[in-house]
Amino acid sequence: MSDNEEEPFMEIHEIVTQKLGHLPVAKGDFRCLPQKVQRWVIHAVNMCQPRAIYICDGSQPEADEIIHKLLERGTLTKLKKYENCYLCRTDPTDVARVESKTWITTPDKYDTVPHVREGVKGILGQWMGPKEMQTEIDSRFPGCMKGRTMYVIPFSMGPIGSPLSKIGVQLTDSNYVLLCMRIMTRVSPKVLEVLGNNEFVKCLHSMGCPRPVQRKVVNHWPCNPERVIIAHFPEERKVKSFGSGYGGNSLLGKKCFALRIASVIARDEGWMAEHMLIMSVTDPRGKETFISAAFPSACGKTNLAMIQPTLPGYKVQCVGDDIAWMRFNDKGELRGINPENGFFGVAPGTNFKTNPNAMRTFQKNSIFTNVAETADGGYYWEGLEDETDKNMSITTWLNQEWRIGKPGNAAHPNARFTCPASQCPIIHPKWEDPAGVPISAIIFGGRRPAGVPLVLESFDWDHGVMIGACVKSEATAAAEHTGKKIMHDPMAMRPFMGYNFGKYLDHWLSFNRQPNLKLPKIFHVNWFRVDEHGKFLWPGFGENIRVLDWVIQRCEGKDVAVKSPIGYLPKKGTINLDGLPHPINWDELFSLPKHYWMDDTRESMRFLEDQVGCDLPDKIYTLLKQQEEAFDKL
Ligand code: GTP
Ligand code: SPV
Ligand code: MN
Repeated sequence: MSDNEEEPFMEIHEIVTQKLGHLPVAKGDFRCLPQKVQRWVIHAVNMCQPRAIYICDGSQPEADEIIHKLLERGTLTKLKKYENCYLCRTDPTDVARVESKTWITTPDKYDTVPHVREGVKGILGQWMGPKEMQTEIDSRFPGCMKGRTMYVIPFSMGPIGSPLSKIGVQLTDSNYVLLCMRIMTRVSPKVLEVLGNNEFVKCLHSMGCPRPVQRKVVNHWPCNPERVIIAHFPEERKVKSFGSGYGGNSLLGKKCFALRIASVIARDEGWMAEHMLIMSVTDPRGKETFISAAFPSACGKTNLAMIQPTLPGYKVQCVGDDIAWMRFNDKGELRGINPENGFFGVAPGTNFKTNPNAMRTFQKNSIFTNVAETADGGYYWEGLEDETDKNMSITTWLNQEWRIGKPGNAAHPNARFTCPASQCPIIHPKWEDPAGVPISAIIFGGRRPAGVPLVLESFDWDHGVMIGACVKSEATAAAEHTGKKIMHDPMAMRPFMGYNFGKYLDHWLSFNRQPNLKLPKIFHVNWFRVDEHGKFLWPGFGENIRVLDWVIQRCEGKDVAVKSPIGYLPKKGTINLDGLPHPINWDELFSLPKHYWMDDTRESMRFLEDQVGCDLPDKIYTLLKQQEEAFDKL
């Protein structure tokens, strides 16, 4: 089947009557859609052959109708302990992003991936040629929605109408996806008004499970794990995702659009689309600083974005927890928005001690996926032991009876809560400001059990980009990787790069070549360093305010740092440690073992040579070489 949705304009009405005329429009008025959207829908209808289309308006009655359906079918269970909250257990084979089946298609391979060394498998994005990809699409999508309703979801990433926002339309046959899209993005008829006949990002998603089903449906969660494909067409601003209903695979506004497609748009338009939280810290004098931070998946963005500071007099407010779109304005200030409308957060580890603000955000109007359920209609996951009755009978995410203390996990390690950002008690009053918020500092980080100090500041912008390019972290359950292997995750963007990573680094470096830009300071943090017994050296969570306080001191130009081969470290005593429950071993937390760093620097150079090759900007290599020499001289 041809994938050409550019059907001639003149024929549209004919096509509507001929090809859609017999197709029930379960809700909405097809003719009210902008013509470009009509054409896209008609194309998808012809290919996927749903039994009806349903044009979503984002209203509450619409949500109520879908929730009712899913409760009846058994896909959702009401968590009666809270207001309008639901539990969803997926097919246990569909629980995380599938990086190995995520592709980017461009005519020229090197637009998408760098020139890797011969014999090396590239890990910075996967490319597939247009013809080959067409074959993959043609073997999946035709007829894939038979017997199902196709939902048409117009959504805005970013406040509707903001000059920093972008519009998408997702077509999906999953009503769970519709419910989550309504939380994670802004779904409203206003989006179509603002769109008019302008371009939008085309997002097509199917569970890949047409009726009558060929495959046993587990947990009322249709999917097709063997046939999963998540395909991106950056030049056409298009995403096609098949076979999975989970998270980043299916909520296409998130990683597919707001990172992979948007990073390409950002390159073309001169801005940045990053895997970053945005937060503000107001110090006891009332001075507010906005900070963005990039950590790989499941490495602490949501937790940092909404920490409850333990230092008296400090206030934290949250703008976003996962994605930042940032652009320099005409005054040279970096302005950031959170393109999302909700949080899709890691549930395990979240409790009233570690992240009370997240807990308060999801007490109503939220969906919990792959968590466990308590007998009294509440959620449960690892980390809630102290907040749950020890004798409570619990049903695990796999539907098995369980009690606290029994072996095994109650929730899947990548279990998630989906909740409206507006419900966060510390959501920033300017979180929907169309002009964005001014970013003064950018922080990189990862899970680094050894060698990497609690915090450091880069020498300058370019050095900060080098630090970002060398981000590594222990693997987590957010994707299909297993074990605790330390993986490279440059800029925390490895799974989300939309184009050649070498070109991406050069895009970052280009901001330092432009005059009059007020470049934010760049830092690196590590909450996860452990001692010889494997115990965290730093208490983390709310105590991280102490590190942010040092970051702010540096943004104000205070003399609280000493030079080291890898950047500026805090002068001893300049991180406020007053009132910590346990003493901190400063020397261990900040030590830079020479052999560790010689090896690490060389390993990073090798990685970048292997993976980015001739696309690596010279500057990055030179800075790493200087780092190696600096350690060599010690
Ligand atoms: P994604 O949504 O996958 O992008 O993840 P994220 O970066 O938002 O990570 P999140 O904040 O959800 O944290 C993931 C895990 O790290 C949770 O289990 C947290 O409990 C744990 N974590 C977060 N912050 C800290 C910290 O400061 N110290 C320690 N030890 N663990 C932390
Ligand atoms: C991540 O993996 O970084 C997430 C979760 O934020 S997902 O939306 O599934 O990508
Ligand atoms: Mn993320």
